[in-house]
Amino acid sequence: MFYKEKINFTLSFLLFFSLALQAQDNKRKPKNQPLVSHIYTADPSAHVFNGRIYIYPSHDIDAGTKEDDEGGHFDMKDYHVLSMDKVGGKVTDHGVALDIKDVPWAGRQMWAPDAVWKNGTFYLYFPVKDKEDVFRIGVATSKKPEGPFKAEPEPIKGSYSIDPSVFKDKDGQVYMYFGGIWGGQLQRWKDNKYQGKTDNPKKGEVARLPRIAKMSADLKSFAEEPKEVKIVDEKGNLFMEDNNDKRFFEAAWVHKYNGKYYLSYSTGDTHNLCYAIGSSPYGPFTYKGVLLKPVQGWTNHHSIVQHQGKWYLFYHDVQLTGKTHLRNVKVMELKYNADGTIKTLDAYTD
Ligand code: FUB
Repeated sequence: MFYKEKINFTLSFLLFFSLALQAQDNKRKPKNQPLVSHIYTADPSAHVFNGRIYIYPSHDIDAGTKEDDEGGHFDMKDYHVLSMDKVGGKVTDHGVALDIKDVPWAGRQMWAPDAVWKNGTFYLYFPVKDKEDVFRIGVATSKKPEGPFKAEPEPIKGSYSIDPSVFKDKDGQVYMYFGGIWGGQLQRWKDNKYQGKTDNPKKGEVARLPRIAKMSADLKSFAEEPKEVKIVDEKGNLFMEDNNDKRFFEAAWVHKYNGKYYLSYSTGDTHNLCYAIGSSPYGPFTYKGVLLKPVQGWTNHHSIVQHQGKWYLFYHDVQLTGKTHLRNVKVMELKYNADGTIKTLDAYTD
């Protein structure tokens, strides 16, 4: 009898506790709604072309691929481009812009892309595993921002890992930033040479750094060997893997504000978007803080763009599905403090 009462008491307590937690979570309402809900989208790279906002996201699907430690369930097979005349305006899905079957060297997993314009041509950069299951970065071109894009027959020579993002400086020079650890394979590369499969970075090691390469004039190759981009603390020290709430994991993005270069990125397993400021596209970048607090879902990936005098953060969460690999892109305004730092954003109400 006593035993039964004890079980009942424990069950009631657990029920009360889980209801309290749920109530707390329900109060955290998303501040913004998905930009589209007829397809799943993530990793939004936004740009303004001809005054219109174009978004180059990953196109999430439920491919039925088993989840593993390397993100095998992110098994995407094509890209769609979204566009809108202004934030809050109607969002157009332009359909398939590039299909994996039209990339001769591709094996599987089309991850986060980005795009740039030069001399009447749009360039789409995309990471995908090659036939040996090693991530490389490809390039495809189109005369229209929404595509369709035609892929080059080979990946960019010397490219590796994931999350290419392209930044065009005021003088017209284009730079590519790339890299991501764990499933993004950055830890497999040292001095731009492939080391084969390795363990994930460990505590006690210096954190891996994103890479930068100046693009050649035709934007189809690197004009130099990729270099590491240093992200340092206020004392000029590199982060250790132990500082996993601040160190680089994936999703590098660079924008310029008041003549300074801002490198923002995801901390992956601690789910922050952080940012650091520098005086050159090559860095070093000094860590400044959290840009966006963790969102619902595991990944946190973004872009920052200015349109009609305001700055916007494009990001994603999993509001539509609750599933890590089926995400939805969103947007919210971003604001700077007078000293050039960015006000930390939270995608949910308290
Ligand atoms: O979308 C697949 C991967 O998830 C991206 O490449 C990462 O940045 C993470 O968002």
